[in-house]
Amino acid sequence: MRHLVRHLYTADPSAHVFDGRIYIYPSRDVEGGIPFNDNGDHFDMKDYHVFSMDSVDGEVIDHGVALHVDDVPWAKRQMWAPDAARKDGKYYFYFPAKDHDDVFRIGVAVGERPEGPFIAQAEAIQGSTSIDPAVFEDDDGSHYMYYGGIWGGQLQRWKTGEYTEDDSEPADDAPALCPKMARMREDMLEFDEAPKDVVILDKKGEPLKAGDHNRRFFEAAWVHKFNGKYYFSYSTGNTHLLCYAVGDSPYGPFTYGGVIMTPVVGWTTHHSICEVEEKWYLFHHDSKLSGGVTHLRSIKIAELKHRPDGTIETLDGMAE
Ligand code: FUB
Repeated sequence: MRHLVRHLYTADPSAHVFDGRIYIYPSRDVEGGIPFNDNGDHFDMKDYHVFSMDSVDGEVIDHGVALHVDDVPWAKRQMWAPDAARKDGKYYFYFPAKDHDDVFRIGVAVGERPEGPFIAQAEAIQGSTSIDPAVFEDDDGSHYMYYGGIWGGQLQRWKTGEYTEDDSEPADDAPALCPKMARMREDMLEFDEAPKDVVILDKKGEPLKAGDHNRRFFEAAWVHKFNGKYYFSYSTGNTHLLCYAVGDSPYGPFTYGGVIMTPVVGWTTHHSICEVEEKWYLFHHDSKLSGGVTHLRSIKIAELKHRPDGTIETLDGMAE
């Protein structure tokens, strides 16, 4: 496993190959001096840098600031985990941030080049909530956004469909809170449908329970397609695992498949999965380079292997 960036702290890497070059869209971690809490206030990021490389072993180029919170009219603070997509020669950069009422929303900014700069839309995406957008392009060219995160990501505050400050979660034996997904409109700037739940089932076909902290969704949604199956992967948050679930449609449901990576150094774990020259890679982060400071993370790459039966080999998050 290789750390990719050492001159800045970076996290939550979303990787894509555009025209044969690998582009990475991470959060840029900073020390804001805010004490650790369960709301994640210490993750006080203000801007994004985009990185690229010509191969998985290649030199990593820092393309500089691609978007700053001061240039996003609707956003106030906490520029968390982003993603990007390409359509018809334009690049769309998706990012969560707290609005002026301290409610997380997801925004989009548009650029002419994969590394930006990106110009933000004046408003957040209508109907967007919570954090961690990941945009998947299916073989027919349709794009779908997956998103959500509990605790500091505020997903639990939307359980009635309206925003409230009630942070309670379902009872342990009730179905877990679901991440959300929606097909993107042709122009990539808005949802094309009302967001739907992403349901994760156990092997008996029952939705995972809220108390099943080793398997239920917490944050860090990602989707990749392998051998015609849709793989929804995510972090379990307070149990620090990267897990995956498999389905037959971008809408799910997805059946829990196993652990992609065991805990890393640091509280959070967040990833993307990207095919590069017919091999698959996990882009992820840990806090090793900061000596374990949770909000000062560094992005990494490791090869990911699908077994012939479609299951994924588990990686050791502590491996060098
Ligand atoms: O980087 C801030 C938050 O930490 C992300 O949005 C979460 O997924 C976690 O990695």
